[in-house]
Amino acid sequence: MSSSKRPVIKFFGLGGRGVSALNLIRDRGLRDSAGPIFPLLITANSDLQDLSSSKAQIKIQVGAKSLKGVGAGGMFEEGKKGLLEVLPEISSLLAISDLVILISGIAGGTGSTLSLVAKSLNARPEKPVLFAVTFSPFSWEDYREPLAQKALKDLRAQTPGVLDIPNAKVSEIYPELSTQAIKKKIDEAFYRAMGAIASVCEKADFLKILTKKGQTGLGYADVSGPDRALQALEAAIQHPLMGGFTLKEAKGAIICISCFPKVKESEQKAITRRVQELIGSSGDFVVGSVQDERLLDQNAVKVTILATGLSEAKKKS
Ligand SMILES: Nc1nc2c(ncn2[C@@H]2O[C@H](COP(=O)(O)OP(=O)(O)OP(=O)(O)O)[C@@H](O)[C@H]2O)c(=O)[nH]1
Ligand SMILES: [Mg+2]
Repeated sequence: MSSSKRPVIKFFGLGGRGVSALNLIRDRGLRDSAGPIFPLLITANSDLQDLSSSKAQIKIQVGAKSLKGVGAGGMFEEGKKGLLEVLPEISSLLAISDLVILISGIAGGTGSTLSLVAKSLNARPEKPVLFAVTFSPFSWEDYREPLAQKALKDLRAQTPGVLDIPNAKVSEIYPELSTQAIKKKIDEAFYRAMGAIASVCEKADFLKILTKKGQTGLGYADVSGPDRALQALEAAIQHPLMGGFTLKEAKGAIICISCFPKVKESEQKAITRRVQELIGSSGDFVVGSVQDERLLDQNAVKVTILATGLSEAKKKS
């Protein structure tokens, strides 16, 4: 990929959550510093009714023969049978790209087969860069934990960078909220992460940062007022989805600054300087800025951090 050209990014959503996550991207849109971008969205699901709600450009039915239009009922082996029917098609649709972002609710019968898609892409001569986003179970889905853990482990073996958004953790952060409101918070976390990746996609180093092996931390904050930029950065680092990690422990970071009108140069410089201090000389980072006219508070700055290459061994709470 040359540094001047926009990379080809494809999003692949598998299973019910894969479908709904890509609908969110379709509805809200993505942008880089030059304006809106329109990456290819591809979804695949065994549940035909759910698949019909997909707003992706390409929709693929998983297991038309073996599953006959219904879901895999939370069973990996059923999901796998279905996926194998369409894996060559999915793989060739995704292979020619600079970056493929794989997305699923990792404990679903269909979504848990995401590692098989990654494995098939890794076996191709085109070898696109892979990054994965998973949603691990809600607190009321304890029975799905063993499947989630196995599926996540298999996925990590195929994909260096994985951002797991633990549904249960988000309910812990907001104990007072309804399930519907918690799902909205999770959607926001996911959308902020995807927005951050989009915001830096024309920068030379961004693929290198996404492929640092390890856990990925996510933090974001919106602050208005005089010292808004640095305050938003510090608050983003403290976000619970950073898992207690700091930027010091990251091998890479993507920072996205979003506001309207465009962020002040002095603010961008202050954030860049602070991130450099925190991440140290061995870390790679890029800072993207996007202008978002949809922001209601024009005094606010939104900062999002994706910290990559965090230690896999110590899972902080
Ligand atoms: N945050 C969030 N997570 C979801 C949502 N829907 C599903 N999930 C998570 O994703 C997991 C898998 O659900 P689905 O994606 O519906 O399952 P599937 O992959 O379609 O699998 P089968 O229906 O068994 O074929 C669930 O156990 C939840 O943890 C959602 O709307 N928001
Ligand atoms: Mg389903």
